[in-house]
Amino acid sequence: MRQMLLLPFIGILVSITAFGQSDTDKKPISQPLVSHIYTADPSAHVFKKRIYIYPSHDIEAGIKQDDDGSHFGMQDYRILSMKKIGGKVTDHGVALDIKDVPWAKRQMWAPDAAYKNGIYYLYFPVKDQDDIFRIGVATSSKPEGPFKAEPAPIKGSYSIDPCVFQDTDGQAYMYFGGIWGGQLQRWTNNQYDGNGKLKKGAETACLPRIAKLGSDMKAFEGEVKEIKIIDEKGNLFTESQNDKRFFEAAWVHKYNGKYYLSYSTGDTHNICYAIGDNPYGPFTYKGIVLKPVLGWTSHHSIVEYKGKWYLFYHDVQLSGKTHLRNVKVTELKYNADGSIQTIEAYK
Ligand code: FUB
Repeated sequence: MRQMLLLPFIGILVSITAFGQSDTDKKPISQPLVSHIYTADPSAHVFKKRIYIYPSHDIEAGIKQDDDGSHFGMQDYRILSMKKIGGKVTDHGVALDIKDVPWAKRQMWAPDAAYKNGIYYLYFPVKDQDDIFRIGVATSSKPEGPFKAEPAPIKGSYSIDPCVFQDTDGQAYMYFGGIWGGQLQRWTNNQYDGNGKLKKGAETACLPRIAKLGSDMKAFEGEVKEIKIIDEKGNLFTESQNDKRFFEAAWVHKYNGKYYLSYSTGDTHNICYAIGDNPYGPFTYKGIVLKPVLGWTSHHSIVEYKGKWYLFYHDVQLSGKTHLRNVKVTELKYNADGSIQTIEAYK
């Protein structure tokens, strides 16, 4: 994450010139789901006929902004839920606090959740005592928690932004990774190198990772693997193709038998998607789900509820500050050929 030029937010009019677009005032298509706290990175799931949203809980941590996103100093998770889109949103309070995660040091970033056999699982990235991002898991008998963390991070896990996808056969997979402050550039062949550098220019861009989850949903089964995102000619993206290459925030959903991997391009602020025939890919790039939002980060989830598809995302409408975000939702539509209709968050 780097410093950004963020123009002040005035009323419901937003200016998105921070992303080099024309200096036009536009209105957001959706309003923040809650305004009493700052929330981001919404991972939405349908449990018990309700929509549960597992977001980051943004706070003013008083830490100076830098390229590693140190000012994103979140310390707990709070879960939101609602019975219908547009309905009342319940804030269920603190579901997991960093002080109750024995190995965690700082920065509780974007989480995800899953359900299996009567147990709800919360997956979360947080820096360990060596300042290395790892992914933890916590469990609860209720979707809103409170969650109890396992005493150690998931063995073999690293970097940020876990997305747990459960296939129709019941098998669960975790997708994860994020470059820059998310540290993915420091990992090669699942080995850590603190001096690992960001890719440049014509170098192949870093790829997101996948791990099969074991039947207890708390451990990886087998090796962590890279996920290939390719263009229509079968080529991997280079770092210079940063409007399409993976940066962070992987999300996987299934639609009409195909696997859709969506992700943020980070410094170019797109949420893109690519389609594959199985959970491991390769995934072929198809286009943009969500154009840049107000703020530096973009992060989303896609979920079906009562026969319609929805995109959960965030921007900084409430605060105008890159690290104090608010979650939103809007309908997502497919074309007959399975492509996704690109969403403009401001019109
Ligand atoms: O919320 C902290 C980080 O910002 C997330 O992990 C990234 O996906 C970005 O949204």
